[in-house]
Order: sequence, then C-alpha cells, then structure tokens
Amino acid sequence: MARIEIYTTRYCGYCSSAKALLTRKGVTFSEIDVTGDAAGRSRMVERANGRMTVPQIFIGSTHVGGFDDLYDLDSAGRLDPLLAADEATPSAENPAAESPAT
Ligand SMILES: N[C@@H](CCC(=O)N[C@@H](CS)C(=O)NCC(=O)O)C(=O)O
Repeated sequence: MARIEIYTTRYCGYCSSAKALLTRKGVTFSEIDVTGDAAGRSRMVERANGRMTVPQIFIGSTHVGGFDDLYDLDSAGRLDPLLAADEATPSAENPAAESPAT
C-alpha cells in the first residue's frame, strides 16, 4: 500500500472530508497538523508546488492536491489503484528509492 500523507489544520472542513474519505477506503494515513506551524506550512507549500490551502494530500510519490482533487480522483475510479500501489517511495529509511516516472 502506498504511503499516504495529509497536511491539515484544526477546524478545517475540507480536511475532515478528506480524512473521512480516506478512512472509508480503509487506509491508514499520516496526518501532519500545521496549525500554527509556519515551518511545517512552508514545507507543505514547497512540496505542493505553491498550493497554500489545506488539506494537501500525497499518495506515494503523487501529489493529489486538496479534497476536491481527491474526490475527483475517486469519482474517476483512479483513487483505489493509486492507494493500492506498492511503489518504492523515497523516505528517511530508504532514501535511495526511485520515484516512478509520472
Ligand atoms: N478546493 C480546496 C479548498 C481548500 C480550502 O479552502 N481550505 C481552507 C481551509 S478548510 C483553507 O486552506 N483556507 C486558507 C487557510 O487556511 O489558510 C480543497 O478541496 O481542498
């Protein structure tokens, strides 16, 4: 299963909706709450190619975007395969892993 990360803030309806959708899918995800965390928010914006709203969702090496993007991906039938992908994602434990070409 792909590694799933979601940047959130407190009191964010879109974040709750995104987490609810992922929970319905039965997947586990890492939540990075950037409420009041300027450095964390900057890291998010950098990873999200300048997108500043929350949530920002990453599945494996894919930047999905916000809740609308996640929902659209699901409606198009492309979310389940992305979640199921067992791709080698670079991480602190495995920095040499290669991202697949997109
Ligand atoms: N279309 C976006 C909308 C996201 C959005 O508007 N999020 C609000 C919080 S719920 C936001 O980031 N507002 C600006 C801010 O908190 O700085 C999505 O579906 O994720």
